[in-house]
Amino acid sequence: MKKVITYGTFDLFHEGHYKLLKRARELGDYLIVGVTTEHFDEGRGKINVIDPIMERIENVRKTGFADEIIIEDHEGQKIEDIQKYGIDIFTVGSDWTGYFDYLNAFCKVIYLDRTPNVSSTILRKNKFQIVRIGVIGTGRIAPRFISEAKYVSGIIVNSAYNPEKDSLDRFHRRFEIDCYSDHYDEFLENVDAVYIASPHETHYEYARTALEHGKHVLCEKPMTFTRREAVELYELAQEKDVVLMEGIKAAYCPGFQQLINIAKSGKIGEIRDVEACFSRLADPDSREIADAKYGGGFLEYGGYPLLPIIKLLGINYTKVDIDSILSDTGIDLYTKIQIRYPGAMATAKTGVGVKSEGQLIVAGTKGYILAESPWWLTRKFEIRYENPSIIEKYEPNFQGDGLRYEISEFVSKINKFGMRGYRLTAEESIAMADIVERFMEKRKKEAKA
Ligand code: C2G
Repeated sequence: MKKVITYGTFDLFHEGHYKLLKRARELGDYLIVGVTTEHFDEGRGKINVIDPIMERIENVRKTGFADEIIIEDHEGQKIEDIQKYGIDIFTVGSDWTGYFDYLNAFCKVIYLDRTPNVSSTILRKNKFQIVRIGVIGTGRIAPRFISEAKYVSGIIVNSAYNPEKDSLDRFHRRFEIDCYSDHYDEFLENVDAVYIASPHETHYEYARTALEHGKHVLCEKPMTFTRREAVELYELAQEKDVVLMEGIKAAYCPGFQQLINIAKSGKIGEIRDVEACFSRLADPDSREIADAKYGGGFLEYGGYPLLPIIKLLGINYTKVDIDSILSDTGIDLYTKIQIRYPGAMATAKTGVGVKSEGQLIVAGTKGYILAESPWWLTRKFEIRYENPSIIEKYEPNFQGDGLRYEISEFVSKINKFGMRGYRLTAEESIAMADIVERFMEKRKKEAKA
């Protein structure tokens, strides 16, 4: 008798799961299915599992393909199970290709082709919609989006769009999803939502068209170059009853949220100063340096340091001073923005040609919060006081590269789960667009001079 084993979460049970179990069963005479516990999934970085374990087991059972169902609850269990049950074949979907090769020492490992374009949940009432998402732009961030989306329940990345054929072809070879190099409308027809990761200057147009077609939009920063355009997009989203979210990753990370809440709790007294920096030395040939019009540190990274400032001090600033050190081509190698509020001040620093400490300091009347680089992931931060011997340390949970929290928020909002808009509100995102606009105006003036 040939024994086969496979594992999975089987959340929001859909046709991809069904087909995988069917083919797994056909590989042998007896199929064991391991269903993961929430605790195990959390440990391996899979967030927002929706269905309780009993429902997930029941859905696997109902397919009739599993001869035996077991629970997977700890790391290292696969090797144990293979030996314990005398397994001949371990199988899993092709999204895991290579990952489980180490099991070849114990049995045969087979990666089965994953089902593309899953569009609905089956074997259950359709309370939660599986979101089909298309990626616009296939450069550096898009592959990260695909690998992080794997850890979020209820989302399927089914297509990509890029008018530049070379980049798209490379992407197509790497990921087996539908690819479109023209026909933006046709691309939109087959998705519920889009993730915009194209060059900055194209964000607004792509977002607007997608919203007009009634699609949910997750847009990389900066979403727009002007306040007016940002307002227009949020109004359009509201009119079409779809979600529009600006992809400032830090906003959605659990640790960052905790830091903001602690700062607002009064623990460090009244907040008087927020200072944040993000710098990454860029390759001279990279878009950040070479693109004379839209390159430079602020457009690339400004969203990060502006975020804690706007979250903590709000949108009613009274003065914004922008100063940059420019390259020969006119891009900002280093930018410092000073923002004044009644009773508080803030500084945002970004650089692509100057390296500084990427830290966040929130100074209050009783103490201060220090989050060291990389504060935007917020894996740890400290509260310090006048008395240097008192230091309170925080080490919040953080998984993967953090993009999964942003994706998870997007899916939750689409499915209207809870009131989660507070992480980055439309007003906050519009205020950031306002500062981007001031920066762009200054840049235009300096280019003319
Ligand atoms: N699957 C598929 N087609 C899809 C989606 C999923 O063939 N469109 C497959 C996956 O590759 C996996 C199984 O269905 O083999 C279960 O998928 P998930 O519930 O997402 O579980 P996963 O996170 O892949 O867990 O220990 C757990 C295992 O590592 C796999």
